[in-house]
Amino acid sequence: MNSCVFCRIVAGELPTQKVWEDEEIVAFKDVNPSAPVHVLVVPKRHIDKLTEATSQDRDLLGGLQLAAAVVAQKMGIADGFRLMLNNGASAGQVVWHLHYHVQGGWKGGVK
Ligand code: DGP
Repeated sequence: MNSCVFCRIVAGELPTQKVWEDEEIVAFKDVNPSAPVHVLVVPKRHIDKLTEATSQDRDLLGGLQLAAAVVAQKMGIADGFRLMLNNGASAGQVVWHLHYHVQGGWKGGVK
């Protein structure tokens, strides 16, 4: 069994609230949201973290940012959102499968 929680979500082995997907990328709601809207944008192919990506991942990395913008539109936060990526334990990465956080929806600005 794959021990990577996001690989298991991609494989359909764990339930999630999916927001958007295409062939290479899936976006789903964060299970422990730290903003009113908090969605994770995840490549379906496993990459541990951004510093493990290579030049061969250039299109995928661009696709993740474009997907984040689509997700923000879909979630009604395109006027103001944060796109955040934790790379490494000291930066707070706890899931070792590259992902962007799309966060927004604050009333009256960022709290
Ligand atoms: P990071 O600290 O950047 O590695 O963020 C990991 C995020 O993943 C964290 O905000 C919680 C979320 N998360 C962890 N496990 C699950 C899960 O099983 N399902 C969902 N939807 N989110 C998860």
